[in-house]
Amino acid sequence: MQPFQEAIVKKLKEEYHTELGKATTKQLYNAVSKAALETCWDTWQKPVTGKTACYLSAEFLVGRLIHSNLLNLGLLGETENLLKDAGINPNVFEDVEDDALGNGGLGRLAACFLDSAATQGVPLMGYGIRYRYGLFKQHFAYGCQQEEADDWLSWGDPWSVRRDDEKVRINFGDQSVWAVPYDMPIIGYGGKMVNTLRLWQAEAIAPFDFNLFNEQKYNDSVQQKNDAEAISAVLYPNDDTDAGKRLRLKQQYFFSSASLQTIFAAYTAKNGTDYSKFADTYAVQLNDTHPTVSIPELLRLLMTQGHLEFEPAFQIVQKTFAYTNHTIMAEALEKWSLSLFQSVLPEVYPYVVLLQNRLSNELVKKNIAETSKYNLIQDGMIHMARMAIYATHSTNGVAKIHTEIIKNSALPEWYALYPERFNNKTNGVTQRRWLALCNRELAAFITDRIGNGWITDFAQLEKLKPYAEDAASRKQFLQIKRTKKDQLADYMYRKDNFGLNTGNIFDIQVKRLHEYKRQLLNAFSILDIYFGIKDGRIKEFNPTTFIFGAKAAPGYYRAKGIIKFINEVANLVNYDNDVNRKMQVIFVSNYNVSYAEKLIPAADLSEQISTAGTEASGTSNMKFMMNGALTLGTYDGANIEIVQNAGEENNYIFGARVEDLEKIKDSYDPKKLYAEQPRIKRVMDTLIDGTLTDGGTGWFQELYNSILEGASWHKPDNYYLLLDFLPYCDARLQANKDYADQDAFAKKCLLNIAAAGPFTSDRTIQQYAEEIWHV
Ligand code: 26W
Repeated sequence: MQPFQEAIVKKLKEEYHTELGKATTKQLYNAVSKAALETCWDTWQKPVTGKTACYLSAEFLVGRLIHSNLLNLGLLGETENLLKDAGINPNVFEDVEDDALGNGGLGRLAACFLDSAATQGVPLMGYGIRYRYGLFKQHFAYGCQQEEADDWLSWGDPWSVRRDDEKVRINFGDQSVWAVPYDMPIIGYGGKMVNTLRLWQAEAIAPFDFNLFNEQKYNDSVQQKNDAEAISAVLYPNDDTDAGKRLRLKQQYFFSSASLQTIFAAYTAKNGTDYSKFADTYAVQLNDTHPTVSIPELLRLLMTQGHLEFEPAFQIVQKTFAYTNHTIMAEALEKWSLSLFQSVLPEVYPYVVLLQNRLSNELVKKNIAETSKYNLIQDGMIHMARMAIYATHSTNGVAKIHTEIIKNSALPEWYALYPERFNNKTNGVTQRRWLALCNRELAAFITDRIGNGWITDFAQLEKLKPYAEDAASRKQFLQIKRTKKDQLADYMYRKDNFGLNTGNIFDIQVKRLHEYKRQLLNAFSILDIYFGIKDGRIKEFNPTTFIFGAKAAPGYYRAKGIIKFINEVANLVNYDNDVNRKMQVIFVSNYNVSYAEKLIPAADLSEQISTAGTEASGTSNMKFMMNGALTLGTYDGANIEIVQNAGEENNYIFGARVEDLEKIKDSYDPKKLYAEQPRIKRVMDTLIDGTLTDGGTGWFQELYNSILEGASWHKPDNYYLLLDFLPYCDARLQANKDYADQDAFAKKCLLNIAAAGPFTSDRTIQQYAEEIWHV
């Protein structure tokens, strides 16, 4: 046995008094994880020298850690062999639920960044919240989403180390709590660098009141404990609007203050009260505005504990912080009511006023009289994005088009004031999780041809390009795709009790459910194909399986209506014997990181169909690309950079562009399209003519109205579904037709993989490190 295998056996014996063949999955998982953690413990504990970057994020959607950590430590093969020799399925850990401490793109990006930084040798610390319950688990009842708590701790938390001695006190207007850190190792590929993700847990200062207990006031006796623990109890499941909730502001301050206090204390311990090198010691990146209250918090620390005047403190703050914007949707730009902010954070509010005063002076000097678009405090609200731009040295968007939109239409007044602060950092994803681990067959195919350097140097993928011309490679690629479809079929049968036809084209849209992402447009187009096949309008059609996966925010009723609608479409299609040899539709339940790792490698077509100008970047588009799926998408977010690099001719781009929408936005009339285009009318009418039923909820009628009539808060067909409908159907049918020549299709797939080099988060992290953090 290898030393690591022996360490696993020893752990099982010492911790659980059991052995390989007898241990439960949970025991195995914990023993393997703990043994692996020990192998990198010394590297992890080595103090960092030089400048450290800190990534503050309300979400880290790391996913299941055991496989990625073993891969990065080079222990995956040994572990799997040990399991196999003991007669254990090497896939046992697939039953371990992955943690879900994030909603979607923003949280998953943070996790990719941590992996890339540790791999690229960038000292990057993550700081966030250790939610007791992560994003809800989803299941369907009669096609409707039902939510259930995500009790991720039930599997144990072998990768975390609690650091009681480093807890920090956090003061709110009406309560004080402890922030207790739990540290997780972030292991770079090859195990040479191990960074830290520190997640804070809220705990009571006095968890139990004996006096109240003696008076038989049992609930009151644990009140403080409950109130404290509420702060880190649950991840907010909204990823677009902020309800301006008191608890959410508390969460934001909780992890911001804990992180900044720790950083500040570490600095002072080392350098004393000379703060002149603070910004050369720490760079702090704000992942969206959620941690922006860190700005007045650091001011407070520098001025009260560091005894600095405001102006020198401001200079340090500005040099230390940088801000990433992830969305231009107006409703997602965070604002807090002044009275709420003052009551929750009375000790922080004065520093917001100081910031506002400094801004006011600056606007006067610049002769800007109209200040309402700039003021941090305006009309009784505190505007967090404004604060983040004003008090940092860098504001970045997450794809080229997104950064241009920020500069030219979302926040042009700020760009006019500080053009030098704005920059782009196109997102990326880690190829370790999203290719090497989730598609080992394709990884081996690539390594056979170009060696394994791509695992840490993704630009090398370019060397794969000549193999697109090689018939044997194309054939092998198609075989791998089929293998991944078969594996997905097994998984989906177990999870969703659905049988996939693995000879079909797999056309997949997986992402959060949002009107702007247009899952409804996808469903309309599926109905159009369904009617087309039934009516004989579509004669040649390569059998296709349409797959959806998405969670809707629990209070987002329209999104829930769209889920129900798609499930109804699925029933209609799947039970119709006239078409169900040609098409299948399935909405998988509880789409999450682990499901994504199964779905994405099996895809032929990657649905990226957001309304132009709405999806900041998208990151699943990159994961699909590196797994050899072709993009069926709009000119939006990173799709643009993807198809520019891989060739538009090797993808399927359709629909109105930002410039087109800009021109027609005032005259757009969806009712006209509805009246004039029978195919549009037919699919729209399924919402109201009884073809499909919403179970008496009224959701479908509401969706219908939202498109044709609009609503009090938006214009009709706000996201241009009807405008893009026919071009989308055309592009989709073209892709379907092209698939008939599988060999030619495979060539396009290989060209996409070969062009995926720039979309690694390794590249993104290097750009942050060089251009923003200077580490
Ligand atoms: C205040 C509530 C709230 C919560 C989360 C508002 C907004 C968010 C996030 C910014 C939503 C999000 O995840 N945005 C996504 O970020 C990804 C990473 O940059 C991008 O790829 C996606 O396009 C963007 O939607």
